[in-house]
Amino acid sequence: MNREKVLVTSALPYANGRIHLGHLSGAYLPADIYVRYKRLKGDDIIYICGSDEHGVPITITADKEKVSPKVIIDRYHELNKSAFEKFGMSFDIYSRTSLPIHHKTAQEFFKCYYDQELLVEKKSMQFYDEKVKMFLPDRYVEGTCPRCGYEEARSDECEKCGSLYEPSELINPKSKISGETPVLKETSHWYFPLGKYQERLEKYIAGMSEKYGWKDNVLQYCRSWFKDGLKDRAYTRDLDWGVKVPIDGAEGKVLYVWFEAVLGYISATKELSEIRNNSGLWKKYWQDTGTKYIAFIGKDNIVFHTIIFPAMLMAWNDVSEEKYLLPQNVPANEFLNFEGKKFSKSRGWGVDVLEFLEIFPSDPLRYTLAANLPENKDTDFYWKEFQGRNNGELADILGNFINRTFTFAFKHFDGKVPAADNLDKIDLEMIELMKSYPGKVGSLIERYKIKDAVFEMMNLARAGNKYFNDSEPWVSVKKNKEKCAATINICLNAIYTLGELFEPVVPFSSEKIFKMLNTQKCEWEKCGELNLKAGHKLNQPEILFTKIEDNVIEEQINKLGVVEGEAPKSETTKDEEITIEDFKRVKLKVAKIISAERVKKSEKLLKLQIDLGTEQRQVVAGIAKSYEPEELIGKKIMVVANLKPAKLFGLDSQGMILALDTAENGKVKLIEADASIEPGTTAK
Ligand code: B3M
Ligand code: ZN
Repeated sequence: MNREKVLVTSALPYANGRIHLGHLSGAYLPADIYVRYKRLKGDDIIYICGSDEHGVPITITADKEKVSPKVIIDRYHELNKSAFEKFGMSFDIYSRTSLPIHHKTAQEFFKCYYDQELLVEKKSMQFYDEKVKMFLPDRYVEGTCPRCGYEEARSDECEKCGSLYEPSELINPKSKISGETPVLKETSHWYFPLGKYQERLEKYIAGMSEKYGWKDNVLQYCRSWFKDGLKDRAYTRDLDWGVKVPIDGAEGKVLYVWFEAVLGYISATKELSEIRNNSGLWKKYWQDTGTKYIAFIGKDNIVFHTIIFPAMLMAWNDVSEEKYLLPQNVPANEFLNFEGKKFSKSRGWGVDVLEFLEIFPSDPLRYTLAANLPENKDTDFYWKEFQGRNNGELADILGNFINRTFTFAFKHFDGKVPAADNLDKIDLEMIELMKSYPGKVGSLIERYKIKDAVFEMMNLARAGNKYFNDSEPWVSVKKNKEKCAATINICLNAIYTLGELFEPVVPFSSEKIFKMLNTQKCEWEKCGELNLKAGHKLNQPEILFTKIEDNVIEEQINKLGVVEGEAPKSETTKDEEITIEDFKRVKLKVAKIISAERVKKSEKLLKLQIDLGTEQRQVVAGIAKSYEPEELIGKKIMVVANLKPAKLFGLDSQGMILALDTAENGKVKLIEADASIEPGTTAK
């Protein structure tokens, strides 16, 4: 068999905060699924990660808490390491960029560029906060993007449109530390001439992408940078926390965190070499031409992994005998939001991994996230979806299939795999189906279509249940025990297949499944075969997935938006109760929109003519920001028909239409009735 040699990295999270579900969906879970699958396949793979322990966010947190940065990084390195462990991440190493081996590696790279006279020393104007007396790097200045007008752009990079620019170009800058308008003050830095590499980078990306199918979202980001033209980027910063610039006259300066953080992948692999007492290990994965390097990240890190890091490696490779491999693919994911909004610690929105795993086991979380990865667009985590996937899929489909099969095997076949003689068409079809799965699922994972792969896995469990039902072993056990035996044999073998296919996604449950089956996993390609032979003794089954009750989920939903130490917001407190009589006084009816036009001088209002079945009315509604007038015509909507008439902007309004508050910049969504419902129909 052709064993692939693979190096996999996941973005190094800042040791400045806790890992939350959004991080997992972006750069960690997909990589872990990929790596676990490759290991089962028998490929030669290592998986590298660690904490990114420099950068201003860390010094700011340290200042706030009046402790040294070291206290902060030690705290979050340990917390995040243990969160990843509990979640089941299978890194070969979780290193840290504060280690001497990293400082040394990063300095070597800088020196290599410096000695080639590649770096350009330039004086420039940087934002300086006079109140706190420090230069303000990137993230600590916020202003309006000079390219797209986004108002929360960073000093040299816009998260919205992805452009990079000079700090002096930022419109209306504000210091995020003091809130003051910073001044521009002269300083000098070494710049890396990215522009020199543009042509080669374009070729590299085009080549890799053609051969290995890069994702559209990643290519689009790259194209937009190339279109703007790559500019020189400062390689150093005025700070004292970080990797010291290894040349004379650079006191008080450190390497720009991004330039050294990407090298953290290399130094972490060197650390692994040391731990494993294998000095050649890191070179084998970073420099052997036969190795493929895959970098998993979230979309906000694309430029650093497809442009900056490759350019740095090219610059090294140009003058060194030791040539590093460039990423063969960078399958960046979009973002995961939480219940419709961005994760925000300060607003109490979202949940971090350790918190989550105190209440629920890891596998249902892994499964839910994997089934809904933001591979091509942003997705959301919803508590209700989590409950639904756990109860309706893991427990009712996968768990149920395993449970009913084991129950049968113990009740009627003495806890042993029965023989499968005289197979019927239905049995042969099931066997064929199982055989097709390792290839089908594997090829999806190879192409980073993890979400689709997970969907297929569950489809095999669905097929297992259907096969069980159609075979009716509860009938055959009385009339034709040989047929019943064949059914249970095939079901047990299908459980073996499922146990292995699902291992990358739900590793803890997979381990239990193999314990119940009393056997080991085999090579991935063979897991669809009939691996359990007649007479093989099984272990007693255990419950794999426990259903989650409504009240447990409600409790989590109620916690949302509540910040520790603050009183809960009114939206989460209980509403005032009304009687059914109160409610009956409100007449809710279906109306059809006949015409719609904007109300002059109002941004929010539309004037609607509506048909209520027995009469026509005019209603003025605050939905102009959410709908264009034309798209409303013909819609069947709900109105409060007995509301006292009112005048809005001088116009009569008779009634109120019902809409859902999406909490997105005042946008609403109309509550629509089915097209078949007649205008005038009442709701009760
Ligand atoms: N620490 C940014 C982040 O956590 C950064 C990634 C570094 S990857 C070398 O999003
Ligand atoms: Zn922008």
